[in-house]
Amino acid sequence: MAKKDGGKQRGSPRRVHKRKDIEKQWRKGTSRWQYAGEGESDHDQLDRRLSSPRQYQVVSDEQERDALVMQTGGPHILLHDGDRELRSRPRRSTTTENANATLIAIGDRVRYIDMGEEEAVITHVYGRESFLLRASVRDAEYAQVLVANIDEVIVTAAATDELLRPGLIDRYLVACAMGGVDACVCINKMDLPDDEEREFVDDLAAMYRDAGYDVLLTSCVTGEGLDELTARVRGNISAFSGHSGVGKTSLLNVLIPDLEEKTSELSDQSQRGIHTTTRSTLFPLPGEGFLADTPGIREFGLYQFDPADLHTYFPEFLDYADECRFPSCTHTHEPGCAVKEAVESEDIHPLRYRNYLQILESEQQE
Ligand SMILES: Nc1nc2c(ncn2[C@@H]2O[C@H](COP(=O)(O)OP(=O)(O)OP(=O)(O)O)[C@@H](O)[C@H]2O)c(=O)[nH]1
Ligand SMILES: [Mg+2]
Ligand SMILES: [Zn+2]
Repeated sequence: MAKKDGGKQRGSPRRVHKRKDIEKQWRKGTSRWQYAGEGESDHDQLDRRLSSPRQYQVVSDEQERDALVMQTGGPHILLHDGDRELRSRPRRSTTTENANATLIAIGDRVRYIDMGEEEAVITHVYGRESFLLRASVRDAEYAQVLVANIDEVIVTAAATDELLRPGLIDRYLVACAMGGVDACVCINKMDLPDDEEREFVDDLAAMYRDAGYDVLLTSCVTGEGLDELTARVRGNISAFSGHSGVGKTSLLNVLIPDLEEKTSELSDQSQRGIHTTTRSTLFPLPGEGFLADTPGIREFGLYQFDPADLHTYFPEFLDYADECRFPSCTHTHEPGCAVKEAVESEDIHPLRYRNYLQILESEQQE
């Protein structure tokens, strides 16, 4: 039955886990996460990922336990401690192992004190093993953490003029490499392009595949590519990220039946920046694994990188960079640059090189 208030109750945040399958996957040990299932492989791998050595430290205060951050951006931070979900908040004295960055992000492992009635206070945030960061819009010295401790970011775009932006995709791919996260590219809304436009998308997909990335072409309307996407995320901790309106939440709703997360109702594909999703949430997948939905973004400022290192985040450049005449070659103006030669012979795609130059330039302006 439809509720007048859209299903939300005052003072009681909507629960993100309709199913209890997270409990099937995890149970709480004395001071650590433990996998409760039988067998090997994915489960154990997942368990290891979520149980860094630091997390095994014996907590002196009996009341303190470890938990995983499942949702940020709502009225409460939602945690899951392997047994149950808790509404939580940090306090002034909350300590962190991650300097100059968002205090609490989805995927973070934290220590908390149980306040009763499913309320918790976060006392400590453990160090992140991997992360997707962008520069804070307000303070370039500060990193906005979009998601922490995940296996793969699914950099999502859509096959429309407005929403297929290789410059943005490349910034994402660089940020993933900098944060130690694998990345793949997903181009959604493949039902929309005509034959000519489809050819353009195929060329772009080939460019990313040649650079070493997997590319998925999907459509929530025709079902294209969804089996491949389902297989890819299974057993992993993955996150959708990308421009607003590309269909991240729509894909998530397909991959997790009964989820019914809110998506944009606008059918006008040229609409941009609607920002339907305002919270970041880690959802348990059917079977094993977690998949995160994140709010759409419009710009992606890279957080503090050394321009001399930028080419190391373009995997296809690396084969050539060793051959440059100068070891410190930035592949811009230097003579004897093997990267530029590879661009001229189209062994490196000129569009990727152009985006490399654009990133360098934008950073030098700051
Ligand atoms: N034609 C077509 N439309 C789609 C597809 N996937 C999603 N849409 C539509 O695109 C619009 C945006 O979808 P959302 O899932 O809300 O996009 P989002 O990326 O989550 O957007 P934010 O939450 O704002 O970041 C909605 O109107 C969807 O119905 C698709 O494969 N094909
Ligand atoms: Mg969304
Ligand atoms: Zn060079």
